Amino acid sequence: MTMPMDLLQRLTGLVGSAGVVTNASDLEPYAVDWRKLFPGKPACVVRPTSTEQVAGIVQICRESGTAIVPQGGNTGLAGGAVPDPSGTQVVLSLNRMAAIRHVDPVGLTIEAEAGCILKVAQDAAAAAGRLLPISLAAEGSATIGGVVAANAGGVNVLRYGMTRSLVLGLEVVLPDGTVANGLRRLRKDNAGYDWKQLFIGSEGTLGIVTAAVLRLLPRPKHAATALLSVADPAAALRLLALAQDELGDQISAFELISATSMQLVARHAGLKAPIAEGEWFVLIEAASSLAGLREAAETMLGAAFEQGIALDGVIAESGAQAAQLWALREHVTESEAREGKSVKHDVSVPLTDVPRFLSEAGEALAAGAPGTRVNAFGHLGDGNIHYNVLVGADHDAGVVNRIVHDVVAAFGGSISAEHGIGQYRVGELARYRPSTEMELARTIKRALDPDNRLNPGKVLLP
Ligand code: 2HG
Ligand code: ZN
Repeated sequence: MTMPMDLLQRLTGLVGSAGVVTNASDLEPYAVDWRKLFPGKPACVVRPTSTEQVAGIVQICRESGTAIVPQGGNTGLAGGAVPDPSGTQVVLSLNRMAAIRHVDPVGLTIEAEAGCILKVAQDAAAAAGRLLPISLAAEGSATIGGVVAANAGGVNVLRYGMTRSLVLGLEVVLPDGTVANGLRRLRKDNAGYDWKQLFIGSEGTLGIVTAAVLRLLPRPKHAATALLSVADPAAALRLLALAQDELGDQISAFELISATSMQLVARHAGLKAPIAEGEWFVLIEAASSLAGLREAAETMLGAAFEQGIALDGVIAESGAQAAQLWALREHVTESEAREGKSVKHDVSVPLTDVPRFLSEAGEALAAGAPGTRVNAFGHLGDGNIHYNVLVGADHDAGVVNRIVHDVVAAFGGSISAEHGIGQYRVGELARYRPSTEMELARTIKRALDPDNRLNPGKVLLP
């Protein structure tokens, strides 16, 4: 199917020929996700440079009945930012709208356009002596618009919450082409419905985020990073309780890494943990502007040994050593991809059920999908485990999904803690979310996008 000429002409007329991509090889990076699991075929890619242009594109597409797929850094894991294979959908890339409009170190806000890379925004905050605490492995490519649209999580959620808790203001282009400008820098704004919450985490199905005002924090002067090995996930939870006692509200990350994850990282990234091997590892980070953090971390480590919770452990002596410890955690995803085919599950259960979830899911897989291997790791402090299953050619991904998600459901958990639904989990969401909640979601979608032109097929089944 080729694209209607008049649509292409009108889009080019609006954004100029530099803003429209039609050539097959140039379309490639926009057509498929980085894991190459969701190959699509865009009619074209449009790259606006302003909110007005985004609104114009939406209007033109509306008039021609064309579907739009908004795209940021295309780093997602659920196929939410790529078009379907029909060759009819227009990808709207925000990557030419990347300005940081202001950083206010006293008011503690940053305003950035949607295409601004997360790392660039973090660095701008750091240059002003402040902290933008959204931190994730893809931060060098992920964009602010995508992070907001996906309500991204990451390693600091434990302390600072999901992206949602950091968004103060939002500018969104609605499916009818109008612009909702709520770019307020207010800490308190209780005037009517907080409509921006609808768009945060809507994965581009309700509107196109064009700019955001995010909350900054004072930048902690001291950090302590520790890697410990423990016998099992129950011991990791005891360690969390101990860390809460000793480090209190200074804990900013509490990450679980299985021995399998460590082995993958050793094999594919050549990185090795500097402590004795164990079945499970915990990476803890604490940060504070007050002195005494290192001593508190040492007290915690000493108590963890004394109480028989930790088998081995180390506290980083320098920033460089802390970075080496973090590299172990950050290379898990990439190493898993190099190992071969895996079926990802981004699940959460009530925190204290994580050990039981892990053992029950393991047993269910051994019985229902023998020969699979589990690569479990993730944000234990949030009850969010990336329960990824390494499979062989003859394993059925749907069967593996069902086994894991049924265990998640039995614990009252969620089938997506932070990665979102995209197209990958659209059927699973419909299966596991109660129909009243799904109908509520469809009511919202119909109200804003009655013709289903914005990112159709994502989050909600057509
Ligand atoms: C992480 O926590 C990311 O590293 C990716 O959310 C998780 O690869 C994954 O499944
Ligand atoms: Zn994660």
